[in-house]
Amino acid sequence: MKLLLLIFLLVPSVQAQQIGLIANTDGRKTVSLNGQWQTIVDPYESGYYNYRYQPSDNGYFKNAKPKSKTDLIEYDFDSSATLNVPGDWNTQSDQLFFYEGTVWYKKSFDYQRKPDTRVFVYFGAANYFADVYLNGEKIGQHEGGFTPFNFEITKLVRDTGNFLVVKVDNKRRLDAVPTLMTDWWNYGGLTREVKLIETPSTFVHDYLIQLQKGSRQRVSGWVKLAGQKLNQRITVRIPEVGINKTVNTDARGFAEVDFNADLKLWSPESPKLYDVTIEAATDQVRDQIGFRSIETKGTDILLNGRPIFLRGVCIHEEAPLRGGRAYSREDARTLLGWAKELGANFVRLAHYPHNEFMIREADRMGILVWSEIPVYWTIQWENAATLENARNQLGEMIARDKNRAAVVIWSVANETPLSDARLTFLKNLISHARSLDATRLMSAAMERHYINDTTQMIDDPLGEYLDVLGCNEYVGWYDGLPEKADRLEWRSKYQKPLVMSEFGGDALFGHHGDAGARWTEEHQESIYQHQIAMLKKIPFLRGTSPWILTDFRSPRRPLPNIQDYWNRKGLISNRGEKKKAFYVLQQWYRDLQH
Ligand code: GCB
Repeated sequence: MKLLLLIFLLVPSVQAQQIGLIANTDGRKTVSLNGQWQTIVDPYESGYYNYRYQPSDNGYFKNAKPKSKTDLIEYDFDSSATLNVPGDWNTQSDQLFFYEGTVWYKKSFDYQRKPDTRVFVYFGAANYFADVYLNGEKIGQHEGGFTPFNFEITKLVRDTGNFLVVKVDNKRRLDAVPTLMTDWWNYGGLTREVKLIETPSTFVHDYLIQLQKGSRQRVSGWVKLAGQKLNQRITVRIPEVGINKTVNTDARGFAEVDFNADLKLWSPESPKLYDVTIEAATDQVRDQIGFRSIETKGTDILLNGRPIFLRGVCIHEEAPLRGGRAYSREDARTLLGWAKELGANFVRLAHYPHNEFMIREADRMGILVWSEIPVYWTIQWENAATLENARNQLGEMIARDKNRAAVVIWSVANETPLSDARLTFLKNLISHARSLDATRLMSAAMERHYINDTTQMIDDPLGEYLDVLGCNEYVGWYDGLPEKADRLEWRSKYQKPLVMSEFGGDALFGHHGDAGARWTEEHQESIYQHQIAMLKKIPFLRGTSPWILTDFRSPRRPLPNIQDYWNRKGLISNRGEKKKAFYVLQQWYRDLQH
């Protein structure tokens, strides 16, 4: 028995090699695994379960080939169809347009690992559940469709003939995050880049280099090493301002960093990024980091100590023009370029963390970002596993983007119905986020209600725990006619800034009529005109992000010839055409700048 235990302890478990997300994969040596992957569509998951619905030892992850003419193997990756990675499967194959289930992906590769290096396979995102195997061995699994993850493959990777197999399952589940009901397309697959990351055996695993909360010159954060040589001298350099700050990591490989620097602050008008390097004896990482402060004071939002109004717009991660999930730098530039044209200094990236290009480009273009997790509508508030899942997605979002100046707001929920269980759940998420990142503002799109025909009240108990109040309202679309906005007054229980995080209405581009006729551009235009007049009168309003920059696919929107499975609330159509309301908002955002 003792011997068995000893053997058990000595045999390294493949899964035990997992370490948390590697920060800033851009600054490292990587090998892309993007491109065509062999795929098998598996609606019954027979590549995973046997006919008794038990997990099989001989699933498709073995990538087996018949060894003789009598061998029975009922799948073959190499003669199966391919799908491009990154990319959702729905828009790559007509057969998969509405598909929700399992698709197996396989990529073969050679890799000559150098001595004293470690290798990780990194996924930008896989929607929704991924089981990952290398050379027939399971290396890990991941839940959550919009955040990155990595697994170490140092011990398993071979010089030639590696096969990486991923089972991606996008079946919706009641207990998942998001849950069964959403208003966006459940695009499945390896929707973001996949790459190998090579690091030295002890390497800079993660770091936070940002201004301390409330300060405009004190840089404060930490560096964390992973590997065997955890006690090292680390130097953080910002050459442009002559910073060379040396600290020693402790036995856990951790060191706090704290120094004053004379920095030109990052802002939408001047999105200054500094080259920053983090050097250890065994490793060096480069990043480009902006420094700015973000706070609230009463009902104001202060950027670098000065009040700012967030002229924003919501965006889904929907590829401009071609449709499907957006995943590239070009997609990000197009979407954020349209937001800039609108006069925006702010975007709400709805309803889940978008791909990293969006955040990196926002950093470069000077666009403030609200980033959120898909705690949307009716999550299972009482389910401990659901909470753990939401915490994990929140943690992964923060882990990836915590060094990006553009990100100023983390949001934990969208339109979630009031209950004690919901409040407990969301409070847990808020304190988790604050423990991971004490500098950014916390928000959520909350509930609000009428106290009489013409008064909207914001008193959702969640407001007490947030820095910025978020409210979605559809006065003029789901709630009365556009003119209803004229008589509305807004009140809040809290002395806090409000961002009107959604408003708007549908219009089919090119569909014209009188302003009273639904689905016309004139009707949408009228909604915006009445909304803007109302918004101007809200004394504690400090930002707006109307719904939404572009039309996006939604299974809940079947109306033929108008919606055709698109939510038409875009200010821009899915073909890139600007609707009349775009110009109404653009005019207001111009006026706000003078
Ligand atoms: C909302 C949701 C958003 C929907 C939008 C709509 O309140 O937050 O996800 O897409 O309304 O168009 O109904």
